Amino acid sequence: MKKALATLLCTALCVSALSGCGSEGGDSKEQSSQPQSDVSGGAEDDSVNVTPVGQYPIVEEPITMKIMGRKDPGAPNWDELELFRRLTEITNIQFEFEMLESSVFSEQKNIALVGGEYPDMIWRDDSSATTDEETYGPQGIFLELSDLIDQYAPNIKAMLDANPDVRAAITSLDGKIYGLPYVFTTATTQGHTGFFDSRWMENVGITKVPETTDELYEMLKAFKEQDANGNGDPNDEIPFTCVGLNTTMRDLLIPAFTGVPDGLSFNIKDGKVVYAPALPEYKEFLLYAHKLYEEGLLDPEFSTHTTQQWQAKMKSDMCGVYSGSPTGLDPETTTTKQLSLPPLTSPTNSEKVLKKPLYLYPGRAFITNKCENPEAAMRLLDMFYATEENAVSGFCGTTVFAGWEGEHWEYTDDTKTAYRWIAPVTGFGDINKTVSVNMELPGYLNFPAMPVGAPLMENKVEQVKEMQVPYYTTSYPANARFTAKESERGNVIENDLYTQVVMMTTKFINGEESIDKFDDYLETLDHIGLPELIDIKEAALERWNEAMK
Ligand SMILES: [Ca+2]
Repeated sequence: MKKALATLLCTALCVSALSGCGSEGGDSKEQSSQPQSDVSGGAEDDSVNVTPVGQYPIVEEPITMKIMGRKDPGAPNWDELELFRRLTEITNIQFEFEMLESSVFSEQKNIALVGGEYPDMIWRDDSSATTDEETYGPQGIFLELSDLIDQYAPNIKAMLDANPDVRAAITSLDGKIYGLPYVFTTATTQGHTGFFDSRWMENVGITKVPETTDELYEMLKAFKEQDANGNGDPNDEIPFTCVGLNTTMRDLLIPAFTGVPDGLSFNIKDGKVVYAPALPEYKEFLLYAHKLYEEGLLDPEFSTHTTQQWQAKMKSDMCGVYSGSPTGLDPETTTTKQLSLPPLTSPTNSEKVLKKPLYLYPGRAFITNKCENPEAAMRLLDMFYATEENAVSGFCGTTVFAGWEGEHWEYTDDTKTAYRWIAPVTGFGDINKTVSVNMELPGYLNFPAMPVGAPLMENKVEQVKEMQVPYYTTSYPANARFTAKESERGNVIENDLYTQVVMMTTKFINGEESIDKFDDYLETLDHIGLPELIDIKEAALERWNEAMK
């Protein structure tokens, strides 16, 4: 891009105006006060209007940005929100929103894009975001953003430079960036394995939190044999529970034996793509889980009960190790500390691994080729990626999440480890009603503070920090890109594999199928297409690694 080059060359003097750069030596204020439409093209005029990076307002003369956005059911239109009213005050950019409810968003968005009737930007795309990037990016409908980021978005640039995995996640198959992500880390969204009540452990005389599968077995046996919940009945305990093969199986028991973090999916081991349910160590997991089942340590309804039924059991103090978060318990009756198991080791694996949660939604903002002022659009978007330190008029990624600090919420002290709401705001529901769209707008949120006055949440956050976070391990990148052909074939194989794995694993555990059939099971996985899918995953991983560089 020659424009880009020209601007780069004079960045130090005048980052503001692409057309103003060469001629007037950065006196953009003066230029923008003159009507220019009779002199040159519209887009050029608009960029003259843009102030230098770091200065506000973003445009000298007000402009209007038309944005199509996805709105949650029941949520207000974005023009009713304080967020955008204040952004207009700060930036001089006015907004014209075309709101679409989640249920019709995908369809209406595609009709607009295919029919050529789309606005300057599309925000808060949904699960079809990467498909949209791959489709409308190379067609030129979505602008390629790398140069705009380099020149107008210091916050985004800093985030991408510090997080190569984010850059890889938003890089399309052709190596270009067409969409901006929502990247978020908060105290309350951390991943975890299994929790249990410290009172149960005390009641059965165990003093150390299990760290191996054998130690876990001993504790579960004690839960089973004694009156662990202390209600006088030694036989009403369910020592270990889960819904299907979720959390306590997938994230705790399987990785304990295989040593790879995603128990039911693809991982990287020694640089190679492996499918956890096809590893030889998976058989050891099956033997262990079958033993738990046979001895009445595993919830006999693990594969048949609904989430509601399972929650009812949990809340009535019948379950030992459970797969949910303590925040799902009854805050009225739960007064004792909930402990988290660390990731476990086993006779076949000596490494504690836990799947590192990925908090990234790709494609939460696109700038289209209808946008007459992409420079201003990018500067506006960059504000959403500001950290608290470089907030503009109190606006940064945290503001989008929780509102304005000091008005809607405040830190409880200088350590910034906890925050509380400021009346009349009592929670995110209030924020979403009048202030912001709390989640999934484009932006960067790094907000490790805990909400005060929620003891179960505090309990969870503290335990996760101590017992889980140190062991976070990367599995196969969730945002790796696949070509249309790869995903068409790959999705079919992956779904069939998953169905087969869940069915056979359940049967091996409950004894409907003998573990002697493990080799037959592996053969079936190959027959379904596992080797072909591994090739596809390897190819995508290679591109991912390339994009990380
Ligand atoms: Ca009991």
